[in-house]
Amino acid sequence: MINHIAVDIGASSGRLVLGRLEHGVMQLTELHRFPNQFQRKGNHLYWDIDQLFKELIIGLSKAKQAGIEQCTLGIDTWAVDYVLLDAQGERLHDVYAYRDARTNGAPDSLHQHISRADVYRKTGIQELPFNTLYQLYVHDKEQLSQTDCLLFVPDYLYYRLTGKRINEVTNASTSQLINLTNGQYDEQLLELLKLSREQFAELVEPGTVLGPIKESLRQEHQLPQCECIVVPTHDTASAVVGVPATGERPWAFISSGTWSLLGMELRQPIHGAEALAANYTNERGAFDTYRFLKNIMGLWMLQEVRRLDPAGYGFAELVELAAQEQPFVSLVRCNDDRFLNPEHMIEEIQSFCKETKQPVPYTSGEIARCIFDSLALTYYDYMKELQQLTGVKPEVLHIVGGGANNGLLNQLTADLLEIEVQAGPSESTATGNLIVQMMTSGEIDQLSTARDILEKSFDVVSYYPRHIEGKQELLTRWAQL
Ligand code: LFR
Repeated sequence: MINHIAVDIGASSGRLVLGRLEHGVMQLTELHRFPNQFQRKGNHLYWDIDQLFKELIIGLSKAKQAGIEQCTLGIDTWAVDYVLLDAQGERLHDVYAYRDARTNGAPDSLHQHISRADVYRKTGIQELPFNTLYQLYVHDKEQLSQTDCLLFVPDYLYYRLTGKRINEVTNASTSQLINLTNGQYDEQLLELLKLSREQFAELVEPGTVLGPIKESLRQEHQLPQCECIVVPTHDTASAVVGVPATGERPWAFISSGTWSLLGMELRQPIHGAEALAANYTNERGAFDTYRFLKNIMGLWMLQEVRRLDPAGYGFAELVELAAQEQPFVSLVRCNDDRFLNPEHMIEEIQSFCKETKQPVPYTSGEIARCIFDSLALTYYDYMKELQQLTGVKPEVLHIVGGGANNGLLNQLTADLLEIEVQAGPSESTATGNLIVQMMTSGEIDQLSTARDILEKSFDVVSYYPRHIEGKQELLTRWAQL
């Protein structure tokens, strides 16, 4: 039996999960969990990358204490954020967090040099102000000129562990710098940023064996012998590998965490005029796939409410409180940029409701209800677009990630979208990460086998559509907001 460890770090927490295949069933054990949060320093928001690395090491030493002598290891995190290294291999700057306001207005400014449509035709990536393309566009020019190598966040953690520099493709593609046609960094976009191809690392696919962690590190911290395997380092790419989709029925997914990523796994990208207008993205997936999807503001809104709400309710409590409220009373356009990182999420939601002459939510339950109803309606809109753009009508919607535990939102989604929802597993990012390690180690032969194993290994809860009274009026009201 081989030990595999997934390092999975999201915007609000990180974890190290031990995964093993026992008699065809995947067994998970959480080794270590830690909080994550961006911090304001001066005028900007940054991740504490040294602390994240420390937590990774703590997790690995816990593995050793638990008797793990040997393992493989894969790392995934959120995408788009990066580290610039100087000629000595040292960081040139603190790691900016993508919600930092420095990219406000950057897309418009960049598109004076190359049109939005041209960038989309080249990259197939949705325009989000925080894409690496725009972050680099506003990055300090002197630091850019001193850059020996750009690594994305998980690439950098691998580098700290092994000393090896790579750019993993599922993450690199989300940067909006990769040309869809040849799969390489786009020369014209690099030129615009005054960067050259030599300032990036080799692009590698998930499943590449990177090698052992540095011996010095292993001895200093009493770590197991770890062989690093490159997994889909973009967390959403791992989450989609971890979707337990089996059988022939066409399916779509929502990877539900800080973001809700709604889309389909495709063999070919779709990046024509209609997809551009709908701002759908084609992010590279593992095993020659594309994640055709849309970012939806997601549980970030609730995380912020929790941070600000003196009542201090947990997620499960907020779901319970919301379930006791009347549905569809106050609705917000959650994908409006104003909710990306407002000063005060609760006040921003309340202002939106006031401006649009809706009842203003005040209690924790009312606010949570407003968020869940609005998310489900946003899913409705984007699912309709997804069907139009792909020409496929999914019969099952897999909801994976932490948000899969939200029974209220799962049922609302089934009702509004009139589709069977299969919710779970909530650890799909870690399981997707582990699957690629298991496939690389030769324990699983192909992705379809892996998904059969997932279906057997985890509880998946089905939600079937129920009738919503006054649905047409609701949709009209929503469309007019
Ligand atoms: C989810 C995610 C999304 C990406 C956003 C920013 O954690 O990785 O896929 O759009 O974070 O990187």
